[in-house]
Amino acid sequence: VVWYLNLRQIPYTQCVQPFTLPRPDLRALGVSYRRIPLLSINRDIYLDSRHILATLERLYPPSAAHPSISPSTPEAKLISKLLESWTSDGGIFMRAAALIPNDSSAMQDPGFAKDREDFSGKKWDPQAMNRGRPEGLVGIWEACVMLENTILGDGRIWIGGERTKGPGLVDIEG
Ligand SMILES: N[C@@H](CCC(=O)N[C@@H](CS)C(=O)NCC(=O)O)C(=O)O
Repeated sequence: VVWYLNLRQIPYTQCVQPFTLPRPDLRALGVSYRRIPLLSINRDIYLDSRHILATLERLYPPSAAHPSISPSTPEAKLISKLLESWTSDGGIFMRAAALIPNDSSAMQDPGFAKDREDFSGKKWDPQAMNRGRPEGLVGIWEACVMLENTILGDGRIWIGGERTKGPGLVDIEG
C-alpha cells in the first residue's frame, strides 16, 4: 500500500504498529481487526490491502497530480489480478511466513509466541515450524522460477514491461 501511495503521489501519513498486540492506535479507532495494513481516510477505515488498493483506485482517478500506474490492456489487467490472488490467497504469503528464521529475534521472543498462539488458536511449536520450512522454501523457489522463466524471462525490469515508466500496480501485486 505504501508503494502504491508513493507511486501515485498520494500524500499519506504512516502509523507503524507494534509487532504484536496490543495496538492502542487501532483500539482508539474502535478497530478489532488485527491484521496490517489498514487505511483510514477521514472517518472511514478500509481493511485488507486488496480492498485498500481498489478503494484508492476509485477515490483517486488518474490525473496530472496522481498519474495512473494501473495496467491498461486486458492481458495486463488479468496478470495483475492473478498475481494479487496468487500472492494473497494462493499460498505464497503462507510459504513466505514459513521461512521466518528460527533464530530471528521475534521467533526467540516468548511474547511473540504467545501472540501467535492467541492469533492462530494453535500451539506454537518451533519443531513443527522447522519441519515446515523446506516446503515453504520449495514453494517460494518454484514461484521465483516460474516468474523468471515466463514474464521476467525476456530480461525486463518490471513485470508490466514499462522500462521507461517504472514499476506499476502489477509489480506491486507481484
Ligand atoms: N490479506 C491481508 C493479509 C494481511 C496480514 O495477514 N498481515 C499480517 C502481517 S504481514 C498481519 O497483520 N498479521 C496479524 C498480526 O500480526 O497480528 C492483506 O492483504 O491485507
